Amino acid sequence: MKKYYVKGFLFFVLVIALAGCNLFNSGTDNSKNMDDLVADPEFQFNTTRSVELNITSIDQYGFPMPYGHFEIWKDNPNDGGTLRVLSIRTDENATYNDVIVLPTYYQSIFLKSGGILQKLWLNTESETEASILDTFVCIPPVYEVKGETKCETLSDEGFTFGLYELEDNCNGTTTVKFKVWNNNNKELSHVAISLPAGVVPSQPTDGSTYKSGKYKYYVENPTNNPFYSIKHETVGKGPKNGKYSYFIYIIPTADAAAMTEITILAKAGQIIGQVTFDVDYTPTCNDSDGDGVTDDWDDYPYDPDRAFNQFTPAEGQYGTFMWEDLWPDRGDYDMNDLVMDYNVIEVTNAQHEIVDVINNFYLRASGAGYLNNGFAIQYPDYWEVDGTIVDELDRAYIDTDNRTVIFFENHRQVFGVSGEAVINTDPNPPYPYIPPVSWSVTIPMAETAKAKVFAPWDQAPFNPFLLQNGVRSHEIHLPDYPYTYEMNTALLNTGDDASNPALGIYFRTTNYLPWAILIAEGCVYAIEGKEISDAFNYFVEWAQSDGAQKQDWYLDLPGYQNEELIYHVPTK
Ligand SMILES: [Ca+2]
Ligand SMILES: [Ca+2]
Ligand SMILES: [Ca+2]
Repeated sequence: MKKYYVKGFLFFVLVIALAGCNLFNSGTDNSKNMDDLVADPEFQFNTTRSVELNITSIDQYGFPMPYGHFEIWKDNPNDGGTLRVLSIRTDENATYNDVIVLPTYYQSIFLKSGGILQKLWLNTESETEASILDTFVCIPPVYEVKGETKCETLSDEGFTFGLYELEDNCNGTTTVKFKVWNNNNKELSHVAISLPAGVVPSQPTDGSTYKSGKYKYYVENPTNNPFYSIKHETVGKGPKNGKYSYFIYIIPTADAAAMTEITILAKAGQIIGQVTFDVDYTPTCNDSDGDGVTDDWDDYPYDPDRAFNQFTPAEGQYGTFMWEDLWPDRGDYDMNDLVMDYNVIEVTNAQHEIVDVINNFYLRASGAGYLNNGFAIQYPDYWEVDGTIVDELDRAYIDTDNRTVIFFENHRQVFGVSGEAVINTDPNPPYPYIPPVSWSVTIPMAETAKAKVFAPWDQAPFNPFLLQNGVRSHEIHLPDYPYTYEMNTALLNTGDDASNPALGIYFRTTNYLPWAILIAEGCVYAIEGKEISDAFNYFVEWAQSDGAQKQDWYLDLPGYQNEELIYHVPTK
């Protein structure tokens, strides 16, 4: 129904444009007046896109590799990048599934794991959704054979066998690594390594092809021939005349710790060499808080309840909220009645469950029609606030739905000013510059249901809204975002609001224009009374193309901004 409606609507617009003989202006950015701008109802003025990550970690042999650590970056960390979004690991099934928020103009991001960096390309599904389905090769330090000094060697019948120190993977498994040199002039035909009774290595799996350098082996895991062991049968040519292969496998740490010896046998032609190593292994895992995440990868190494951070827009980076505050009446579209920057950190535990939502705010301006505007955020309905909010300004409190947090009821109190003047939107006297206010609010959060939700308001910074003049029931939301249970719904469809619940349209005018915009990155704003469409030269082109063109319209790029209409801090 909605698609059908949209087509009809576009046709209608075209007819109007032709009828008006305004051919030179149609489809270009010549129309700068907001009242002349008609948005598509499907276009929600999004500068962000929710991107579903489906990441699988594999080892160098192609096997799923559980608990593979990786980081997601918006820019290249090997080339001066600073914008880390995520440091995380895959689960016991070697997968990681989550949603991150990126600027709509992003086409790719970076994944870093150990020394490996790879570019991930977005599969764009719509203006608001994309996905990434990819794998990365996770070479944990345990698979890197570093130097040979820690390798104890024994020799028999022209074979040299090396056993490296066993390595605790800190996830209940231990890696055992052998190196076998064949000094005979016949090719190696197989290697068998004894296992404790009943123990089956988790990798490599039975029947798989194991590779070491250019050599390949068929894996029997386990076998009883010639003794209970994991056995590697050479496929094709095997090493001879001093050449070697590595044989690496993973067993439970408890079994490894109980071992007292390992026997290894190698065969080349009719020659058989066999030795037995004494083993005395004490697992040592560098996990100070015992939450199963090693210190190197634990964002909270001394806190067992916390392990990982997810940053929106990125670590140390802010995005910007902009509001008009007269809703349901049309404002002047300077979009500066409340200008505030956000940086959200979602803190999760080792099981990837939410623990805290840390909000870093930076209140910059208020060219408001009302003196006492408030600000709140509603969190997803599968979360609830779970404990005491820690607020540096001591103003935040939880609403009775247990998932809406009022951060302040009066922006002037946050700025520490009184009086009726606009704040930081008019650069001329007598308006003083009021220093912006930055503060942090940590909200303890608990998951009430497992959910995978793509709605923009279920992603950081979630569902922010302005409380007009501090009135709790007078909510002004981002376009099409849901209102809370406290909303005075009698305000819908009054004044210039043209909400249409049947089409999922809320907080938009008859031209489908919004009262608030969420900017994916930090951004400047218009001076008092100047329309956003005049201050930003490509705003109209962006909106008229339904967000297809100039998705980065808010950036400070050559020709993008009308400097005279952008607020700058007065020099004196
Ligand atoms: Ca830890
Ligand atoms: Ca921890
Ligand atoms: Ca204003």
